[in-house]
Amino acid sequence: MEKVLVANRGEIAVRVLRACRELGLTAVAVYSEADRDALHVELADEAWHIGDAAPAKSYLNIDRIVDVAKRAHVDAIHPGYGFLAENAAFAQAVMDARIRWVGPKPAAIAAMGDKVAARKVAEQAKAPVVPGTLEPIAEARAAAAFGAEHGYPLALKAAFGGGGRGMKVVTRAEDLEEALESARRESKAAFGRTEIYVERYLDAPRHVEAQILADGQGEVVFAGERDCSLQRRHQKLVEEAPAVGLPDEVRAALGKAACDIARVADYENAGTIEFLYEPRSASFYFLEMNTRLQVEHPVTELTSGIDLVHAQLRIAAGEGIPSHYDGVSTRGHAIEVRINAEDPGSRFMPAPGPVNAWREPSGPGVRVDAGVKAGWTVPQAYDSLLAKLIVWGENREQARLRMLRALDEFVIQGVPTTIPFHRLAMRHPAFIAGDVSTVLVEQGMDLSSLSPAGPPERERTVKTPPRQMVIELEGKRFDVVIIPQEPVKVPERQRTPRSPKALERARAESGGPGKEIVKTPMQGTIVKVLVADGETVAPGQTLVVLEAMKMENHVTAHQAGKVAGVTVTEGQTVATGAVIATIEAV
Ligand code: MV4
Repeated sequence: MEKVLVANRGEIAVRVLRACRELGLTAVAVYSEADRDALHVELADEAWHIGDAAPAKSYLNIDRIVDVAKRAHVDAIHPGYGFLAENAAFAQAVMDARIRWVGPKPAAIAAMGDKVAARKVAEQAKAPVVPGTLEPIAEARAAAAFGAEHGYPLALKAAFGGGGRGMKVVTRAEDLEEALESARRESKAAFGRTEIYVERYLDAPRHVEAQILADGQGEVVFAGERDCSLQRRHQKLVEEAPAVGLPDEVRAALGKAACDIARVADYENAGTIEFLYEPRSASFYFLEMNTRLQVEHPVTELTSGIDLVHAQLRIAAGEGIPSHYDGVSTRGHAIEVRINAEDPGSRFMPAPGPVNAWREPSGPGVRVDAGVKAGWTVPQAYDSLLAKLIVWGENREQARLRMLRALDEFVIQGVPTTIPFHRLAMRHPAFIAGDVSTVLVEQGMDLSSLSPAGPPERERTVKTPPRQMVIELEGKRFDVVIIPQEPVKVPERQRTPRSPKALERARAESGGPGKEIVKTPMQGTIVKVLVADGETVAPGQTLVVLEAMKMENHVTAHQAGKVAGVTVTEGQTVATGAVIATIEAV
């Protein structure tokens, strides 16, 4: 295995590309129209354009991605999370193309995607399962019978659902009929399926999930659990490892249950088994299994010392699981917060837009997994996760204080983020006490101190950015902000000057074999566009003329081929490194 394609974007694409490079594997990125300048494209050894911004036309386009994988001659595909990560048809298409799939077999993905089938696997593994129906129910009467036997509240859940969509909590028998209809409608709209099953509803449980690694030969290791209880509307906000206050014998039983489930599922690669945990009774119940790497995997990495993405790639390469992973022990405590481009002061409204300033925290015990850089615009086509801030401490309190310190260091300007929420969460008495639950954010937190970010600030910073300056007055240092009265141009980001040779080399390399991505060598104005899509060009031929600092610069092709994706027009001002066109060898 030498070359790996990462079928994803954003922070997780960056995360996986980094692991590839650490293992000496050539890392191939794919990108949509909206991600031409994205960080994951910049960090890859090779990058391929796969279509329009709309996910269906790019990151969800199975045929396109498999086609690019073949043309790039990759040996493996890592799907990241989201998009096609839990799509059994994609996994199958990858394997049919004789490319290694970094994940479980399609049959295991399909089995776990069906929540009723997953419950049967858990029962077969003798793991504790929430009391519920073994099959989807035909009509409300079946749910009423279940309620009569097990009591209320009960939960109606979509058999092919996830993320809480299609789930209805019912507290009285007379509400069943309507709730069932509503659950079916929601499930049909979201997942195209109408099967609904019933479970006893647990009140304010904790969400505790187990990380496992399996080699597909019956070897399964438990790498520790995570608590992901702090969430809002089924969007996780804070995750930590280990789960606070989990008795050791419960932890051991939960880890064993997770491994048993993975074995029965004939599971291979990294996976997560979700449980609901009731602290009062110290009971846990199987909820569902996620057949992918999870967003929150870093808290497990920091406490277990295992690089889960390395492990995934090694398992896919047939190297199995290192023997010293058996009986993984954990050390200290890790907390992760999700930095989303959302306004916590406006009901967490997503807020895409230009990131004018971006400075990450660092120092002891701090890790940032980001898909963002300064000057980049957060596209509106994808989810709002900008970065994950993860800290490690010798104990939970040290980790919490470190998180507060790191949150203070994080500078993000241009888009509102969830940072103000996290400051509040880290100081909340219930969080400090480790008294977390799935209802804490929505029922236990007062978010009224978070004021709306409002759009004007963003507008102003783009059109007339205030400039920060340090002045010394009689030897004393002051930070001042100068706010221009007239709209001014956003200053170009400082870059290390590169020699023309280095620029050329970087340019020729950036498109991968047979493909050149032609970029502007400097900021300027396009004064002439000399080629159009579909035209054939020769090496050295001028594509566009760029005027900068009163000089005309000819941007030329370095290889022969067909021009595609001409993105610039005459009169347009362009930034350094803007994509002009791609040239594909014919
Ligand atoms: C439950 C539950 C209580 N009892 N099932 C929500 C998302 C979906 N994956 C399962 N979910 C729940 N299922 C029973 N029988 C409570 C939740 C739940 C929840 C679970 C995990 C994390 C956050 C949650 C927030 C609200 C409800």
